[in-house]
Amino acid sequence: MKNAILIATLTGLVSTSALALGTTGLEKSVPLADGQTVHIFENGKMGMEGRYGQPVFMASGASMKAADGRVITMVGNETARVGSLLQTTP
Ligand SMILES: [Cu+2]
Repeated sequence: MKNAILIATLTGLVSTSALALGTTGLEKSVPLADGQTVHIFENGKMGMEGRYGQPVFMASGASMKAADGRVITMVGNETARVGSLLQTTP
């Protein structure tokens, strides 16, 4: 009986975090050499965050230099998505 309750609780936790992931769709965030951040979403599209935590416009196809020296090519320009991401992340 105790085990059944524990499993129900764990299942609840898993579905809650899956929902949170589904709403932002963020796959990873990469810091850039110039202090900005590129957010890469699960569909491969990207959006920029400026140095002051604001969404920034960057044309699709533009090159960015990551803080670790890699060159990343901008795919998409998801400013609105970055805006909602920044509102949900404290
Ligand atoms: Cu960019």
